[in-house]
Amino acid sequence: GPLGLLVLLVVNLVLSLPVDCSDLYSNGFGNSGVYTIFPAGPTSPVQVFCEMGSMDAPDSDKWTVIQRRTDGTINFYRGWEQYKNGFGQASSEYWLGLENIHLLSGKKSYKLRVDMEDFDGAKAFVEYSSFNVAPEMDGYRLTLSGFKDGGAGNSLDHHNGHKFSTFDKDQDSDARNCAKTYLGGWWYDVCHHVNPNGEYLWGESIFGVGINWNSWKGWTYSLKFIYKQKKTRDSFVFHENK
Ligand SMILES: [Ca+2]
Repeated sequence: GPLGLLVLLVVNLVLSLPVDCSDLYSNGFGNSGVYTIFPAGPTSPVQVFCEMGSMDAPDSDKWTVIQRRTDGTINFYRGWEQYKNGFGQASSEYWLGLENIHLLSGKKSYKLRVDMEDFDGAKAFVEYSSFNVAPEMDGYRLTLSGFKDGGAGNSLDHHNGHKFSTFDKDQDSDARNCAKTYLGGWWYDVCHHVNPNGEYLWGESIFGVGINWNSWKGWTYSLKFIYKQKKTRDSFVFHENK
């Protein structure tokens, strides 16, 4: 009857809800931009920026942007609940949220790519062929492998296997509170070799508190990001492994 048809329709809609940007691309959305995804199910929509790559190269990677710094307008010095649930604007600066990142990385196999740029326009990136974030009960522990160097070096590997820390939840390996000392939220150890959620400081800056990537620019250079369509810099993005 009509009720059965309605239930079937709703079930079909729920089943076809996009979990990430590669789902959206498969559903016919070919342009880069802000979309809604449902990594935690139909009642929890999340805004995200999708990099769909070139229309001329349909097989190019479809990236789900999980973090972006563009101009310093969003404050990234935030507590655990904010890092867990996400903050900022998908059209500019944001953090997708550890719970969403965990749910995504548990559903499919993902690569991680990090694009960055300095204030002279030099660019670099890194890729990891495997990327996973554990559940909250395991501190959203980071697991990475399969490093590929696009010029920035493997500083992020220093954070491999560590739990996430914020100023109000110290899960790092240091006697200090790393998030408080270096003004971010991250998979801190003792304390960091990269600090992508640090303070936005435009270049040369105080040791360790800026948006650092040690193996490229050291601990006293804070990186820049300028938004351009189809291109992300100083951002964490990931996509489904084919
Ligand atoms: Ca500590």
